[in-house]
Order: sequence, then structure tokens, then C-alpha cells
Amino acid sequence: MNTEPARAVGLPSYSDLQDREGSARGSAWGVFGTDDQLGTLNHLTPDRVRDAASLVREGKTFNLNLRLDAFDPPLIAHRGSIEHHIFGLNAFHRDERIDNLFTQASTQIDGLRHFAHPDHGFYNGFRGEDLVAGTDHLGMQNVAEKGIVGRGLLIDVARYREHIGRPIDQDSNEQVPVSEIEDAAAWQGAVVKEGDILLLRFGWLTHIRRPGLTRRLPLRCPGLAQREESAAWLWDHRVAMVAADNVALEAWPATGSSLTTEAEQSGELALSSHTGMLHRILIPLLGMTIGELWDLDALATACAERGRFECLLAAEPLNVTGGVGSPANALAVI
Ligand code: UVW
Repeated sequence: MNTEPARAVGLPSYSDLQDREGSARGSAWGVFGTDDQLGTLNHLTPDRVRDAASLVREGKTFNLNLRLDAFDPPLIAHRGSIEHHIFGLNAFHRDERIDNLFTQASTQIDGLRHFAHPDHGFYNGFRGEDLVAGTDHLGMQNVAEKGIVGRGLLIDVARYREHIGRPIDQDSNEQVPVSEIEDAAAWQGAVVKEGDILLLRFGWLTHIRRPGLTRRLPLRCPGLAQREESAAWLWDHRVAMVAADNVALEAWPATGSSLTTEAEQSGELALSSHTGMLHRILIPLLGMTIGELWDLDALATACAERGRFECLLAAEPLNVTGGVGSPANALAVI
């Protein structure tokens, strides 16, 4: 297998994290510093950014963002659609305002405020009551300040599954195991490297863009399996960030998940659509920023034609104090 985890000197493995004491058990809290607010984005070191820049051969750019108004009605019921107002101070001028912007309604970045683990809390022990508008802790401004730049590695799971004659059922919430992500990478001849920004294509956006397709409810999409091994694989490969072309990176809804919390088992916390979500491990425990609804189709075609799946990846979220999520503003260059 050519995707063996690279072992970074001084960083614990996922299994080491399970041996930690108290509320830090199973978490990466303190691993990047007790006040750290970037989590695995710390893997995006200057050396890796420089190396990623050398991946540009053709200077061909790929917009990975759907339009802000791509989904009207919105995919997720509690999120709205933007209201765009354009006005002019006179006939020779235009200005604008966008109301009702849900930062996670289209192609997005989910920051470290987005989810807490019910048994542990928010990343690095930050208190939920402090995570309000206007405060800095774990906010998107930290990510904007650093910028997300590194080696993007596209793993085209959908294309691989078609190749082996077992296409993904896009109307299902199939849980794709990491063994299949590895198989797809191996088929491509790609190797996951430390500090990669992984771009997982499940093929869901291709599917919903098919002409004449009417949206089926309830919303379902295939994605990463809700299993501990998914989190372990991402952590042990030192992935800086992971983004996908579906609604939640992981399969949605999270029925069939093997992930439980003590709070829900004891009845202290009511079961909800968040029950069983991998988000609860990746974001608050590992400090992993994730991307959803990334439009990877054109990039995937170009990568398949060239037999090269790496790119320079840059994404700059909105510089909002305390922002929870953001439109991704993601760009790949090959
Ligand atoms: C879902 O709720 C499906 O995912 P997210 O909140 O991360 O967009």
C-alpha cells in the first residue's frame, strides 16, 4: 500500500491520543500549543507551501466554488438563501448589499467553532459561552490570517468506483471507508503526504447537476464513513484539511454510524441530526478544518487526463471576527 501514514517527529498517533487523561482523552488538545486555534492547519508550514508552489506546471486555474446562490431553496433547512440588493447613489454608480448570507449554504469551510464534542467540548478546551459574535476564540479570522495554502491532492473515489464497476449510489448515504479512499489513491498512483489538503470527490455534485434531476427529500449523499478509523486515518496521515464535493464530507444523514457519545447514551443530550457525526471528532477533538460542497469536477477531469492528481491549493475564508464558517474561496492551480 503506498499510502502508509507518514510519522511526524514529536506528534502523537491517533492511538496515542486515546491514552490521554480526562477531557483531553481522544483529542489533540495542546498538541499544537495550549492556546492553539488552528489545529491541523498547523501542518501547512512555509516549506510545504513553497513545495506546493513548485507543483504548478501549466498555470491552469480551477475555481472550486459553487456560486453563493447555488441552492435556492437551501440544501439544509435551517439555512437560507442570499438576498442580493444592488443600488446606486446615482445613475453612474452601483453598490450592493447581501442579506441572509449563511456562510455554510454553498461551497464552504467549516471552522473550529462549528462543532463541539458533547462529552469534551470545543477544540482545545475553549468554552462554548465565549464563542459568540465579536470574540476571537477559534474564529475564522485566525484561518484568514494564515491563509490555507498547500499541496492539494485529489482522490477521485467516484471515478475509481466506476472503474471497478461498482458506481457509488448517489441517492444513498453510503459510508465510504478509508480503505476505499486508499484503493482510489493507489489506483491513481497517488501518495498521501504529510500536510496535504485532501480533496475527496464522491461524485455527488456531478449527480445533482444532471439536467432534469429534481431534488429528492430527505437529502442524502454518500461520503466518508462515520467510523473512528476515518478520523484515525486522517490524523495519522497528518492531513492539514479535508474537503469533499458533498454536503457534509461524511455520509449524510449519519444513520448507520458507529460513533456514540456518553451524553446521548445517558439521555443527558437528546438525539439529533448530529448524532453519530464524524464532525464531532474531526473538528473539536482533532482541530481539523473541513470543506464541503467543493466543486471538484473540472479539476478531476483535468487530473484524470494528465494522470497527475496534485495541485497548488489556496483558499482564503472571509476575515470575520469569530466566524464559524465561510464561503471557501478555493482555487486549484496545476
Ligand atoms: C451538515 O449539517 C449536513 O453539515 P454542516 O453543518 O457541516 O454543513
